[in-house]
Amino acid sequence: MATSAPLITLVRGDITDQQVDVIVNAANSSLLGGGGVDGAIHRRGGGSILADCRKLRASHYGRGLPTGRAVATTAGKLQAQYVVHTVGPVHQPGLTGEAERAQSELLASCYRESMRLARELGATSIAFPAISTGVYRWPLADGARVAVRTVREAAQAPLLDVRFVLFDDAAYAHFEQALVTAG
Ligand code: AR6
Repeated sequence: MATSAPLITLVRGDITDQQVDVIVNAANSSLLGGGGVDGAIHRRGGGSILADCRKLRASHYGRGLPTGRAVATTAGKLQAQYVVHTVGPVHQPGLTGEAERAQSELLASCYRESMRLARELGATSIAFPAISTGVYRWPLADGARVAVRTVREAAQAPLLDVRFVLFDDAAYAHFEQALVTAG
């Protein structure tokens, strides 16, 4: 049986400019908006995204979306079919051993769960921001390593066009390095 390898690419820019099936939002557990990627997505996507988020809060996620999980809404006016909202962990410096691994696993889970949900939705393309590396202060070098490793492992048909959309040169350079290191 023929198989296709996933194409993982880096884009320097604003995630709300992407034309893909799924745009991933670095949300918070309230699902009701915020700054950074979250603010940009709600601004550009319009009120229907927030309306869907409110419905999710009123139904399945009354206590909010737990860290590491993902849910889908309409993409409103964005050039995408869906926004997948995921909640990254807030970085806690100084953790070691099992606690540090558990924290990293939550970040990996954001990428893995977003891709699983996107596949369920029949998506072939997905754009990720560098989850947790802004307001949630995850160091970029490590955030990039976790992102690239997890996406490599999770990429499978039909979701073969996976993009990381990096807002600035520093983020782009860290993801480039992570891709090279991952081989
Ligand atoms: N396109 C691509 N990347 C962006 C954009 C954009 N339009 N805007 C920022 N970045 P953040 P987090 C980069 O803070 O750390 C919100 O208030 C940014 O430079 O958006 O997961 C939520 O509501 C950084 O590298 O997400 C939560 O409360 C990366 O995207 C909280 O922030 C992620 O930064 C989530 O924090």
